[in-house]
Amino acid sequence: MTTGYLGVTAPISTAESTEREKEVTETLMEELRNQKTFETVEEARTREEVLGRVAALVKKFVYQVSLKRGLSETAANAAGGKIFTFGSYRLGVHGPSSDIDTLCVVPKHVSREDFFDVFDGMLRELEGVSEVSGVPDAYVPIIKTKISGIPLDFLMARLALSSIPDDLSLKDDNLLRNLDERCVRSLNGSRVNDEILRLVPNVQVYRDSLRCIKLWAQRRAIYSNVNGFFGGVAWAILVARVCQLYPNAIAGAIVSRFFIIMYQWSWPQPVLLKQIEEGPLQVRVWNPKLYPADRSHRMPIITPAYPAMCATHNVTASTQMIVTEEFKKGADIVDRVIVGTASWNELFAKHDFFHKYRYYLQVIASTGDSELQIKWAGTVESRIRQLVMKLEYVDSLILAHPFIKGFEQVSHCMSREEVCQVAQGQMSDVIAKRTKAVIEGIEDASTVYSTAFYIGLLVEPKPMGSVGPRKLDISYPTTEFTKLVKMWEKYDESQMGIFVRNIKSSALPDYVFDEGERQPRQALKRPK
Ligand code: 3AT
Ligand code: MN
Ligand code: MN
Repeated sequence: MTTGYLGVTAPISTAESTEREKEVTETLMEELRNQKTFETVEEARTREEVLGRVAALVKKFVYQVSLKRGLSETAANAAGGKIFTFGSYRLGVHGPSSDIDTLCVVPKHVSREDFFDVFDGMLRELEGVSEVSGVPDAYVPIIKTKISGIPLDFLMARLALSSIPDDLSLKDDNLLRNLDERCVRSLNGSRVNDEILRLVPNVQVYRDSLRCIKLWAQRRAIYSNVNGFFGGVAWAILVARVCQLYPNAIAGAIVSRFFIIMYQWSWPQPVLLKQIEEGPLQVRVWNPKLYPADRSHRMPIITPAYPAMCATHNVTASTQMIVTEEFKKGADIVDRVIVGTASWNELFAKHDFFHKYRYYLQVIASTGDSELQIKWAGTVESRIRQLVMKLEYVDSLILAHPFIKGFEQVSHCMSREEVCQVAQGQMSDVIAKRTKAVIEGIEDASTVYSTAFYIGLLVEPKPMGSVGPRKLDISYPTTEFTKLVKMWEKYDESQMGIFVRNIKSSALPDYVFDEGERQPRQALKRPK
């Protein structure tokens, strides 16, 4: 059945854009260029050249492994191998510092071990390669590299085919049959992106609109999947849905409709780009009627490729409130842009997270090793939303607002005492400024790597007429959280520190502010 439109409902309006909408689209594009969201023509050429070399390398890799498996020269040549890009580059919304997310698709006689052994080795030999690091045991196994200065993330999928032709498409769900789960997961990003591009009425309008929304979400600090906001895939689907609802609108018009539609959305009604389909695998497809976990999703945004998944399962009551408020603010600004009383750069104003609250929770993860720190800080960060959800139950707390990134610090400590201070966030200027050379050769001296995460606390105002400060008891959620992170299978008390404390906004460290952003505090302090 063809409906004449893309999406699960008919469009809201098929009208062409107005003159005013054309004008604001011009100024929007100008602002996006001012904001440096586009790469240069030269960088674009480098990316294409790198991709050409990578495509050839994948074929060479398949060829060599094929020979090793005893295939004839002809058969080895015919075995093929193909790359598919996904992520921001594939969608055409990448910036100057974006990576190229690249999926390598190989025939069945090439194994995952070959990828992390042979292909990894070939990358190291390739001209212009400056970094290669494979993580074969990740949930989605990956090789991260840099070629001619361009970062690339390589995933691999081994299909149940004896050769991979150049015109292979990944659309067919049957390709997923009999695959390793890691291959299914690796194929997913590419299949979702391709499907999104198929489901929008005008790809160029979609790209320009998404570029705007991504920049806005980053500036407003609501672009992060781990912390309970929306990640890249979720934003991509939201903008695509608005494009479906206004198939003939141009970018300025799409952006202006985006905010009001999202502000008024009747969550938990899911955002879908097409009807959810069943498929050939024994895997779960998002279904709130069947699964209680899916029913708990507050703002479900569903990926369009089989198996359909919720891209926003991390959203909590707090992050929902924050995102909704941002939609409202965005709608107000865009309304003013349309009538001519505001300019687009207001939409991209930096968030005011560190000015907004009187109290903040500071969560500090620390170790004595830079490699270990990445893993430990990542583990702690991935559990922060559990802390947020526990805080949401505390009486008199209206919301717990997690910041979207941690702040990393390297401190050279003279003594065990200083190590403890750093691990507890009490870092003096002396420690902060000390260089590594100073602690060289000193017994008990050591370097501490710490990452601090912040959660803004919005406390109910004191009831009228009550005396004394409002008591905010957060000891239960914080102790439970500490216990939870220590349950990590690689947790080692002697090597990893976790510390949670409640601080006043005046005690926020300088590093959370940009130069000149912090209001002078001195004026408030009374002389002793
Ligand atoms: P950039 O322009 O690169 O910053 P992007 O949207 O391309 O934006 P990423 O390169 O981080 O963002 O991610 C691209 C896709 O790769 C998104 C998701 O499907 C997948 N992905 C990202 N991070 C992970 C991860 N840690 N594990 C598994 N898949 C991931
Ligand atoms: Mn990317
Ligand atoms: Mn990436």
